[in-house]
Amino acid sequence: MDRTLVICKPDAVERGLVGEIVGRLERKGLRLVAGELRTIDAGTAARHYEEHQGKPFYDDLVAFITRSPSLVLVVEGPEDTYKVVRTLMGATNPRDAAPGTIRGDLGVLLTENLVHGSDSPESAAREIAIFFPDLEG
Ligand code: 3AN
Repeated sequence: MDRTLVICKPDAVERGLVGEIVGRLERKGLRLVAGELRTIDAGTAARHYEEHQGKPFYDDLVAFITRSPSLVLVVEGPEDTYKVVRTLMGATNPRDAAPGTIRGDLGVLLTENLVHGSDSPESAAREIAIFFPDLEG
């Protein structure tokens, strides 16, 4: 089986959309392996968003992801799970995201785009280790 990290971000929890988002993942055929509602701390956010350090939107990104609880999940499927999740999520900017996708159906703001999904198998492994270091294979 193949795993990836999904974060239902603070806006998703605040707006009560977690059930909708998790339901879409489950109906697609993915299985929940781990999950925790947690307020992501600044240190964890910095590790998670390492690739964005130094970018103009970095401080806002960290402030947003740490502002209130997120639902952090590991999901699994038969193969290319990261890709399956990314397709369900839609484009990074919800204004560009296709109808039928999570961002396309539920969001309008780039800065509050509801979900995170790992963008490669390597990112999935790195991010799962950050959030669930004790998760067994
Ligand atoms: P994705 O979440 O689709 O993987 P990334 O990893 O490129 O997108 O960006 C991480 C997050 O940073 C996005 N979800 C978005 O909230 C924010 N972000 C990305 N690019 C910008 C930008 N140009 N201006 C503001 N926020 C951005």
